[in-house]
Amino acid sequence: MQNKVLIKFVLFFIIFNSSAQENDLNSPVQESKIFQKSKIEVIQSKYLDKNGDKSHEVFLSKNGLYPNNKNIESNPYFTVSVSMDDIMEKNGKIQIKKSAKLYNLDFYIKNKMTYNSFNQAIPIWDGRVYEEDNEIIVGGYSSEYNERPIGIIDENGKFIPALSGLDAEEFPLLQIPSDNIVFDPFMKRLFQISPSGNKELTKTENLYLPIDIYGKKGELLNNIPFEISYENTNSSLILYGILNGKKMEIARCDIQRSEIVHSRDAFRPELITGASQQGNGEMISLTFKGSYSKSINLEEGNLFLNANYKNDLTHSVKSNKIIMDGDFQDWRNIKGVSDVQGDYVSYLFENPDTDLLEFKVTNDDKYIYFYTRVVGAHGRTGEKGRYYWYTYIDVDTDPLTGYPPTRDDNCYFGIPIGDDSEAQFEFIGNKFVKTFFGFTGIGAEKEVLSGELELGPSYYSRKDSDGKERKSYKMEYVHRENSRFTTEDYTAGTSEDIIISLSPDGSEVEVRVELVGFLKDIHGNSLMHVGKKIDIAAGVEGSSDHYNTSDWGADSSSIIYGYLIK
Ligand SMILES: [Ca+2]
Ligand SMILES: [Ca+2]
Ligand SMILES: [Ca+2]
Repeated sequence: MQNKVLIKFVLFFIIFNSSAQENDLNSPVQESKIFQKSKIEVIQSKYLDKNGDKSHEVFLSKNGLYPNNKNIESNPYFTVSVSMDDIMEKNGKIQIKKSAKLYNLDFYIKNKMTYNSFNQAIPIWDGRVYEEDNEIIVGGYSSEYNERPIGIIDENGKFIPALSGLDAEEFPLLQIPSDNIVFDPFMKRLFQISPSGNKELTKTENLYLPIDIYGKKGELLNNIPFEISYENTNSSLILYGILNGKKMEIARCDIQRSEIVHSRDAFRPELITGASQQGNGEMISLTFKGSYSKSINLEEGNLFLNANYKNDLTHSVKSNKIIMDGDFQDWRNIKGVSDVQGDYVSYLFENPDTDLLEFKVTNDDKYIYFYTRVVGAHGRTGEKGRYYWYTYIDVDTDPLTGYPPTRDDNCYFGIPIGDDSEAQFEFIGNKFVKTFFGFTGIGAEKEVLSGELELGPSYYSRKDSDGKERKSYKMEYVHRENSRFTTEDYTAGTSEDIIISLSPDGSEVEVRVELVGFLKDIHGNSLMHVGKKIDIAAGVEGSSDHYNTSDWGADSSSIIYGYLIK
């Protein structure tokens, strides 16, 4: 977003306390990293187990959070999308016609944990914790000031508020009594704790493919490709894992008989060239409760092969190539990062369409591919709303170049990387508007149009807090008909080298970006090329007109550190 006045500042996110800014080329940057111990590790070492190892369990026990009487109920689920024309009602229940075409087969495991603990902990999303200048800083989010340092975590792991010159009432985090705030040095997150009052507590998590499977000796089986198949003869969806070239059944459901636990009408936005979506006309997604095969034992929500397991179905090898077709079987075996469902900031709208659940990256020689899953649907804006999706790419894995995507303009969800390059797309009024690139480094229009870029400290916004024009700020551009143009919000015209494809219901998106579209540096080297390591995360933000509110929703995924373009 660029059309509101921003109060922007630069925070330098320094990992492992390196002071790269001060160093010239010959100084031993590495050494300072080796000899300084992270402050978070110091706090972790206050929680040692019997063997003297840092232990999250000891942290939980000391804070009354250790889960006792733990019980995990684990169930498999299958989701398919079908045309509304292929749905009928029978005895008041939805049924899929036998002749129906099934789209975008999907699978997940839901683990529901019930337990008791003396205290309960609720995650605090109104701030984040980061290390800077050998301190552990708490950045607080506010609609007025965006993200600002509002306190520190001391050496005992306690939150000490410290705010000067700003209105403390603007920060939801500062409204929580500090004694009720704990910093978990293992999860590196803040929690609000309160006595549980002996209530039974529950925690649920959904695990998407690829899932972990353990062998008969309890070892994690690596490199098990998964495949979801539909067998017409018994109307069953089956999840297979491929082990030693043979298929083994992990779970199944019968789409004529299994319980439908969830149905949702698909979001079918208006699309132009550059975007596609699988399926036709009105569609619906249905989720069925399945059952695990006899070969699977469950222990604390983990899947183990048991003595019943034998693999006797021959498997035909399929390629892992990403196809831009709005079908996501090609992503089911790619590991990504998951993101918490419901990680809402208190003054933003709880918009499921901007609540990220998964982020994945892969590439070939020519393209880089991105994948995200949201709780709701990508691009759903309501009649007048707007929706932006982006990848934050730290192309030099240097937090000091680019800009830190802190919470800007009530929209962003801060993450600690120095974002240099972005691939993005925009929807307005439930219509796809465009894909585009972003670059944030030295300079602006001239540099981006020349295609010779220089990485360096920069800003998101064109103007500073006094309204003065900056020299360096984020530029957005597109490639069309062999030319490069700058672009901005509301401007139509997609970049021909970025295309997207949505799942039939809009909950998943695949994005394909030509690597050369990220341009070159002033020495003529491509910013993004095979052999390069990058830090990368996805972000989404959207107004919430669809839900009849003027508030925005936003989320950022977890960061994939050190992704190698291979
Ligand atoms: Ca695909
Ligand atoms: Ca989320
Ligand atoms: Ca950077």
